[in-house]
Amino acid sequence: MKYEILNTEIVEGIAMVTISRPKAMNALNTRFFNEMDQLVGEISQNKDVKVMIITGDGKAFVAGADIAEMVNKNGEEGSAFSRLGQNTFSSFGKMDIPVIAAINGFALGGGLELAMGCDFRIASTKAKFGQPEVSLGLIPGYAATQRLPRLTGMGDALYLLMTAEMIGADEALRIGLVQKIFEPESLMEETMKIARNIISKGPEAIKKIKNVVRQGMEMSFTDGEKLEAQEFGTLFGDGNQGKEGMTAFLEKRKPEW
Ligand code: CO8
Repeated sequence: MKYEILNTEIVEGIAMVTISRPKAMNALNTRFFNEMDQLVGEISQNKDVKVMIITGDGKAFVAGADIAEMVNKNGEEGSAFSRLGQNTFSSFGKMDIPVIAAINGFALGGGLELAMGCDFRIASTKAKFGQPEVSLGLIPGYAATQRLPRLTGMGDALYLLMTAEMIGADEALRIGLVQKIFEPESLMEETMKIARNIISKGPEAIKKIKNVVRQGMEMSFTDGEKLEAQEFGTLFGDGNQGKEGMTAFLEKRKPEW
């Protein structure tokens, strides 16, 4: 499939993915999900890509699911459209590499859900966030009911989901929805800097951090500790990156991964 909505540029091991349907505020339609599924497959196979960044073209990051596509769906089709988006956004968490949302503008409904499927979120000071589904008589369908309370705690999540209030970047930072905010003109460069910093770290450790944290969130604390200890051990011993990192520290040199 040829890409019509997603533009991807790979620079210094960073795949910069721009969602581009600016006339519809980058609203998410079936074609978007099909393209994104294909792209996730391709990037997962590309060993040269170490980090993926997702951003939006124009004044929106993504203003939600495409209301024009949804309006005439029946219940069964609505559930299928929900599962389609849930699967795509969950696939970001299953990738070995970090996936970062660079939120340049409106991140509403399905747009915020897309951002929450990423590993973390960097935003422009001009970005706006909200879950406006109840204004349309809907509930979220791409896992905001599950991810938002895990990220912000239940009170802030229920407040946003029930009021449909649109919040700014400072408030999003305060409640833990985004991790950093930057002026609009420096958002992409600052996000690239964060990506480059991650790329300089032990690659196996980065992959395992993602895996252990994400798997751990779905298991008991005790099982999560067991998983951590097991994965910790795999980084030790000759030929492993933990051994190289610790040796380099003691020899006062840069590690060679
Ligand atoms: N879907 C389709 N088209 C959209 C969407 C959208 N979500 N958002 C904006 N557009 C279109 C507008 O219709 C308009 O098109 P046109 O020029 O043809 O009239 C164009 O984009 C520009 O939009 P505006 O003129 O409204 O621009 P403003 O700058 O005045 O406002 C806003 C920008 C505030 C972003 C405004 O467009 C808005 O409120 N958009 C809708 C936001 C929204 O309600 N999002 C939630 C959608 S529901 C959802 O995401 C549920 C996800 C789960 C689905 C589960 C599957 C069943």
